[in-house]
Amino acid sequence: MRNPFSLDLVLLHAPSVFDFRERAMLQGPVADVIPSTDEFEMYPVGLTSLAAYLERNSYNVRIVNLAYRMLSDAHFDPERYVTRLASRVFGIDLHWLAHANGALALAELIKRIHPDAQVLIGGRSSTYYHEELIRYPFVDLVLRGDSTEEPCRQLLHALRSGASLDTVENLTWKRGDGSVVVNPTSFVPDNLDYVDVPDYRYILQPRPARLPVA
Ligand code: B12
Repeated sequence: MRNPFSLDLVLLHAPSVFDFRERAMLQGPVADVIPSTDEFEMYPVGLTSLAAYLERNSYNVRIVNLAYRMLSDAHFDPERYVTRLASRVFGIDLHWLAHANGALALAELIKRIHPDAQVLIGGRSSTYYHEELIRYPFVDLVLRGDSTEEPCRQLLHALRSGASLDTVENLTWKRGDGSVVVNPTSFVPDNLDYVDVPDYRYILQPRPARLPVA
């Protein structure tokens, strides 16, 4: 059952390099036609369909564009912000490979601050490198594929009900003893009619003030 006072999942978008305001970074190639910066502060548009689908299925989800906040405010403190977030699962996109440094640094930070929460990575690049990523002690789960709405619902359901993660489609995870399990990539939908991509209604809806957000 949905608990209106707690978040089930916070989806965070990291800058390409964490923290680009303190570390020198190699400027990567940015496509001429793409309105982006070297920090790649645009999050994958699929986060909107993911959040909307999960909310329709009674989960509380929030998208936090940490990269944008860091870029637009030199005094924004990501560690302080993350400390004030409370959620069962923290999801980080490693979609564009350019985020390899930022996504992992953020995952490490979150695990240090919220050791009991689950750190989930998703997106195109993490789908390819799931076996490498799961070896990091601060990564608990990798959800593979470019249509993760339903597998993510299965994951949140299993975590809420205490069920085994064995049946969550497309999931790479670790058992209590640290052994890695790669569930089959069995969720490959024939069409995307069950989701709205992008789901701007999710972004534009008013946020209930009672959810624990900074
Ligand atoms: C549309 C598109 C864009 C749009 C993106 C709009 C947006 N905000 O998402 C634009 C034109 C802006 C763009 C920009 C770039 N793109 Co682009 N893009 C694509 C394209 C054609 C389709 C992606 C798409 O819309 N998928 C559908 C949506 C609904 O799904 P999604 O956003 O991927 O999200 C789903 C899953 O990935 C997953 N997921 C994603 N994040 C997370 C996080 C968690 C926790 C979980 C659980 C799941 C999850 O679940 C979501 C829902 O199902 C792909 C190629 C392709 N055919 O896939 C290239 C592609 C992804 N882009 C690519 C690149 C390189 C870039 C740029 C870095 C180019 C550049 N040098 O500037 C920039 C980065 C922009 C930035 N961050 O600032 C590469 C990525 C390669 C790589 N592994 O890094 C691809 C694969 C193209 C290619 N073959 O080279 N791109």
